[in-house]
Amino acid sequence: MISLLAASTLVGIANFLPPILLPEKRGFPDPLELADGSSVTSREVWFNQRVPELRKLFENYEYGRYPAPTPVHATVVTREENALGGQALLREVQIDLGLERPVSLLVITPVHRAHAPCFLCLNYRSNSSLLQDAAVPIPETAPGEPLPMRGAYEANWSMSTTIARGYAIAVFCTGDVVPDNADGAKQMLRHWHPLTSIRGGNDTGTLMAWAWGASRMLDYLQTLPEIDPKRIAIMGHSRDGKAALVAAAFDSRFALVIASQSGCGGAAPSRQESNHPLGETLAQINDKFPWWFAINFHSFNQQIDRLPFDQHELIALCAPRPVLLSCATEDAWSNPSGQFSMLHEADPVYRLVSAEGLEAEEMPPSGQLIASRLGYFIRPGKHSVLAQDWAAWLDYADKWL
Ligand code: GTR
Repeated sequence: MISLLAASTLVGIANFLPPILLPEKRGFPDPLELADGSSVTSREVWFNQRVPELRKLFENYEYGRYPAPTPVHATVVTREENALGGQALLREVQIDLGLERPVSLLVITPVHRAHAPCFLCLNYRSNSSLLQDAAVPIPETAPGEPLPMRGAYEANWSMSTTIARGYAIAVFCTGDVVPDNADGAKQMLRHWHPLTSIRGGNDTGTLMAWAWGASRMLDYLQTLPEIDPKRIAIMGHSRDGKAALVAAAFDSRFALVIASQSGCGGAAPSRQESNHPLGETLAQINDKFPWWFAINFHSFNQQIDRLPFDQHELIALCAPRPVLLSCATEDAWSNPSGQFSMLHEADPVYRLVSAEGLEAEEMPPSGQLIASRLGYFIRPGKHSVLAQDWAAWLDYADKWL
């Protein structure tokens, strides 16, 4: 076992050039150009050659290796038949992934609709902060951390409206998979690289671990008769918006993606003018959150043009599934115009595989949803999830899910 693992790590490294030896590429790389320089001219070549190649590149140079799937053991710990004023069945389920602790997945399904489409949401707060419902357990907190306030974000998340419109909603705290702090992440990530105390260049980073965790939640949700297994969308905000995109890029079972204000390392370009960046830069994010990414990614801080891809190719990995990027006018840090440009750059891939992409040349005025297969929404205000966001996301899902 040990020698096999060690060997696969060595192969992983041997297959890729170290960042310093990669050729410089100014401007966004062509997503339809294979690593050997040839062009992707058909859907077959895209799915059979370019998708696996791009996934490997993202694993090696940005997010770290995608962990192997693991069996999912679920235990329902809370069940409330008449939740949300009698509209829904609410369950909290402990999902054991063989990690330090189980993941608490809150699953709310509408009683008036069988086989409902579902939003799987990644969140960095507790489930109990999203709903004023005493049935949702308040998790234990680490010493020194504040107690999560019950229902503090209920107005922002519009769960009642989502259920009333016929959708199921499932949500988990990504920190249950890997804690979102330097020490906790360092310890937990060792689960996927047990042989060394120091993370190797392409060892799994936290965003990748969260994406993998989302796929395990999907494994479970697909077993529930109340939910349509083929119509499960993934949604995440900010750091979880980055993870949601990674999850969909690596797991084609997600039917639709909503990346809310995901910014750098998500839907915003890594390549920016170094003397005039429009949003958060690689150096800033790697400095502040080194555990989110593979160690190799840090090497690109001062040599971004050597990155063999950019974030439009993460979006393109979701093709032909609908992707909605959701932004806010006062959230310059997440680079709303850069995100729009990434949709443009992903568009040729969508045209090739589905004949549809982004149906807009310019960014829309705030408050107006571009509901094309590559979709975009920007609303007034700051970095947060609002009821206004959910209203647009539900309209988008009504069209595509
Ligand atoms: C910021 C970070 C962003 C974004 C955000 C969040 O501090 O720089 O990339 O992820 O946190 O997740 O709230």
